[in-house]
Amino acid sequence: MARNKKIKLVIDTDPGIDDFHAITMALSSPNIDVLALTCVTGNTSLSNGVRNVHYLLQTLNRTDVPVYKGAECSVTGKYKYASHVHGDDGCGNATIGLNIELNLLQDEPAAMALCRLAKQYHGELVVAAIGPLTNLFLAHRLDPEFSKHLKELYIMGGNSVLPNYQTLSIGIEFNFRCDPLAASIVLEEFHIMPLIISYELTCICSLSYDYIDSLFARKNESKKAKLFHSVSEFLYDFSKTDEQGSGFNSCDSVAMACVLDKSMILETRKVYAVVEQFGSCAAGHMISDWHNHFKRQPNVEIVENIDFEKFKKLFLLCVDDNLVEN
Ligand SMILES: [Ca+2]
Repeated sequence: MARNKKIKLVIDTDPGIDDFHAITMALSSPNIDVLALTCVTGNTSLSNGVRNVHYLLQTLNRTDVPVYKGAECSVTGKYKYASHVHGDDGCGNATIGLNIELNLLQDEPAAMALCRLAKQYHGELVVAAIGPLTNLFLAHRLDPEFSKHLKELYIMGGNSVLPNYQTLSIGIEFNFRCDPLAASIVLEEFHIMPLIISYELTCICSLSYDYIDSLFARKNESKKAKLFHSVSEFLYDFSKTDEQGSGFNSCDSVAMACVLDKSMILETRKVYAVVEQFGSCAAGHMISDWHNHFKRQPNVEIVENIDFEKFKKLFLLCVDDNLVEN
């Protein structure tokens, strides 16, 4: 593969287990320049999330990457953690009791850092949003030009119906449910059409337990493989007991694989989509207007199919130090 200029990437993350996978993949990819990790509340508390990314960056000797602290609750002041999926620390309980120095944490709030970096790398910056969209919403409110500066925006979030797979929409995806208002505004007001990696797509891209077993078996090979095992085991055990489960679903790594190698995206569809902002049942639900009921221009591009074999290969970056050649 011809090596183009490195992708300038900011990862906006609610550091849970699949965020760990996605961030590790990005850090391991030589065509990516990870400029910053901006943390948001979601899978776990903001303070846990900040600890978790420090643990990751320090273990992988990537202390060159700055960390920014963002919103500690949704725009409307709510929060909802997923400790049953990600452990009490958001990191598969791998960091409990560890003394982690927060030496990469910057003073600048995440939303301000997003605005600054977007302007600084105008037309170049790619943002991978793999948590609730609160920080992106705040960046947009701080600077209405924020999204105009971005080259691309990948969002792991939202629900969709994928006709090719005959799947039904599951309903409300976690990131959008955590901050429905932020998700709604990002889709409605941003000046860039985001690529949406929906929950349903990630379900289809679930990895088999045999495949994960083969990665766990390599835990004594390297620090990185050991880290993958210690952090991921909790999600593995959770997935196995989940009767609705489709296998080992690392949602954020599906989104990150699209960032790392766009050629693995096989099909997309542009559509106008809205997110239900409030309500006791459907807040966070993404409604895709496939039949043009609202008579609006498309505002999202939904990824409907990816090259699963390529994804599996890129996922190996969670344990391998070497680049997976394409
Ligand atoms: Ca996430």
